[in-house]
Amino acid sequence: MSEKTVSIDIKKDLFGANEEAASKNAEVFKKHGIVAIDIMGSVGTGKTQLIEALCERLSEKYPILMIAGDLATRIDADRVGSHGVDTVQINTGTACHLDARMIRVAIDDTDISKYKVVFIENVGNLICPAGYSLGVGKKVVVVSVTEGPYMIRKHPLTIKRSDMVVINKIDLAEVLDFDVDALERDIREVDANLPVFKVSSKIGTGLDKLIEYLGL
Ligand SMILES: Nc1nc2c(ncn2[C@@H]2O[C@H](COP(=O)(O)OP(=O)(O)OP(=O)(O)O)[C@@H](O)[C@H]2O)c(=O)[nH]1
Ligand SMILES: [Mg+2]
Repeated sequence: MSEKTVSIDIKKDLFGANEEAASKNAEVFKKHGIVAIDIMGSVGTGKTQLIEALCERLSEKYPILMIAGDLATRIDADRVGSHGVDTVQINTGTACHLDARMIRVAIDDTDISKYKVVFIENVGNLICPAGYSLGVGKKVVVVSVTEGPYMIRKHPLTIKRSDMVVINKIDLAEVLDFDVDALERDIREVDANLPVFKVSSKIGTGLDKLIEYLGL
């Protein structure tokens, strides 16, 4: 009689498989010279609004694909699609983040070679998405002045795992008596060198600088 006990490190297994899929996505993006950007952030920080604003400014210059992650609906994909860019909506059902294999499905479902820019809107959540590489060139966190002053101090890991931070809705800072500079200091405490952009996706403030930094 054989009585084996096998221990599986599920976390290691899951993350290992994801990293492998992410490398394959990165190869595809590289092969076609695509700038791929993963946009993360809590519910309602303005991720879709930011992508809409970027598409308004860039869609005549580049063929753009937007991949939207949400548990349900294709509301965000349709919002961005109204600017004349192609979209793929991924409905994750119960998952609180996108992962590399979901992006692979979206890539395989389109003629990816047609695009030069891929904006990926992750599921609205400041915690889970940061743990999953998608194979993109840049991970951007969008925070905003409507979430209160402590989100950076409460979520340092997400900030550490991103390549840049967008502080959105600065047009509302005065009326909300929100100290944007203090929030930026909190970001600098986590990572002194992380690029930070203060923008209003609604009005357009700060977007030119952001686009320039993205090399677009
Ligand atoms: N005043 C102002 N409102 C904004 C700005 N950006 C987004 N909003 C508003 O904030 C609300 C949420 O914006 P969305 O773009 O839907 O936010 P989201 O992060 O995509 O939300 P989820 O996809 O649900 O996580 C909308 O009513 C936007 O119009 C901004 O810069 N200024
Ligand atoms: Mg959205």
